[in-house]
Amino acid sequence: MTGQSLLKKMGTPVFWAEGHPGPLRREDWTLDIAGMVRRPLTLTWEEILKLPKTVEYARLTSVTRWSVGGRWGGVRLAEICELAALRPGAAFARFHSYRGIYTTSIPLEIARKERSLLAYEFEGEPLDADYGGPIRALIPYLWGYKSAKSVVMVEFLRESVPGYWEVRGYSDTAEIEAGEVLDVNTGKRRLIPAGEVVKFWKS
Ligand SMILES: Nc1nc2c(c(=O)[nH]1)N[C@H]1C(S)=C(S)[C@@H](COP(=O)(O)O)O[C@H]1N2
Ligand SMILES: [Mo]
Repeated sequence: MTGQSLLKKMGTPVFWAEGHPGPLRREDWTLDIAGMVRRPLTLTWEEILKLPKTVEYARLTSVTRWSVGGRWGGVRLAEICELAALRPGAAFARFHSYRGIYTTSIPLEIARKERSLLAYEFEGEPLDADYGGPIRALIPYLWGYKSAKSVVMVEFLRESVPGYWEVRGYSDTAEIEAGEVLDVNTGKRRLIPAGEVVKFWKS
């Protein structure tokens, strides 16, 4: 990509608790679908692009009190569940970020919702490594720490495994709480209700 991404231009914070991975190449990317599945898969970048694509309006909302919204393009996690043919008893999806240091898990009921994505675009632009490219989890229903960036594996499990932030005291349920957040799109502070931040603030 040349120039700054839209997310960068808007001033969206870049979080890499485990350290920035540097540039990541789409062409070499593989995504493993593993765990309690009848059909384990290693998807190449070409194969990822061939999966049914969806574009969803959604907001990424951080427990550190900011929220950014836009049209995220990618593959529904529901689609991945179908493709991998989950085994009975699978109840959580665990994301592993590049290098395996950052992980987090979400319940399958959330993973199967329509705006739970493995996203590779924001407003039609490919995601760069700052924002979790080539492909990231985007789980707008829960605090942003569930939206693992630069995902190399989705593992289906019977139990949730506490991830990077969960072992450091963040709640495993990650339900969005009411309060003030910075709306990155407008630069203004807003009060949000509890739960998914769905509203698109215009001013
Ligand atoms: N690999 C990885 N994924 C991550 C994080 C991280 O530090 N490392 N931070 C999480 C948190 S706390 C938030 S709020 C969002 C922030 O996404 P952004 O850096 O694209 O703005 O990414 C989530 N995914
Ligand atoms: Mo966050």
